[in-house]
Amino acid sequence: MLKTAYTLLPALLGMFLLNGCDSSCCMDVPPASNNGLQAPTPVITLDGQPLQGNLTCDPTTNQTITLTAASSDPDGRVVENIWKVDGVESGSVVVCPAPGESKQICLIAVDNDNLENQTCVTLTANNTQPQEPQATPPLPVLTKGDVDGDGGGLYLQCDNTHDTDSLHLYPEDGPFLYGSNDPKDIKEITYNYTYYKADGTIESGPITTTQTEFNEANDQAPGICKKWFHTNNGVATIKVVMTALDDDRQTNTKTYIYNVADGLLVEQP
Ligand SMILES: [Ca+2]
Ligand SMILES: [Ca+2]
Ligand SMILES: [Ca+2]
Repeated sequence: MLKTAYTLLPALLGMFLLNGCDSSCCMDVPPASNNGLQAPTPVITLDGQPLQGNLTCDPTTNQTITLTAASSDPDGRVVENIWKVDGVESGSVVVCPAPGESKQICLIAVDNDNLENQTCVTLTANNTQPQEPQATPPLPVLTKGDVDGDGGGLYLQCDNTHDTDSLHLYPEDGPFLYGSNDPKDIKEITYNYTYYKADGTIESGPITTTQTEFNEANDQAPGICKKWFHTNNGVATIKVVMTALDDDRQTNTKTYIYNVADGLLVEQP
């Protein structure tokens, strides 16, 4: 009987330890659930360095962040590193989220005793929107046209006048009157022109006309832009100050001199 009791004592003691004890006796004892084994330490590294704090990224370039695990275990070895992005198991390459949004990236290290620990970082996209394209002014262009078949005048062409952007900032301004459906998008061309005689005196002018319709009613074939000038009364040169207004409400001005004698049209600096 006594022998049996001595034999049972270690077993009873083991049962007691396995079953734990009430709170009054365990207050200063480390958690016994790991049986004295220590859990691993998960470590996230970026570019070979342990992460310090959270991460930011550039959402405008579809930037990816490649993380690596450098977890360790004080009393064994790490057998697995598990990555989770927003709670979903995934790889360690994370695409930058949309502007202003963020993702939670967690690394769970598992050791050879099947103990685990996790660490998490937040990856936040910079709240930078892609740069808005900037509107740029139109470019007024005057070129030599046909000599008027009736004599006494000439056409100067404005066909090459165009906008230098492809924006339409004010659709409420209505349809584009010239260059519709192409990048020209010119709404209006204004000419301020003066006729000079050979001695430098003014024959007539300055005169200002504005062209807002580029059609046959305005002596223009559809889609053709030109302006008639007379060469009567001893006109030697014609000075044309040409201003284009585009569909972004931007203007630009160029000055040209036409010489009747040699038929040269020269843009002024
Ligand atoms: Ca361990
Ligand atoms: Ca423009
Ligand atoms: Ca435009």
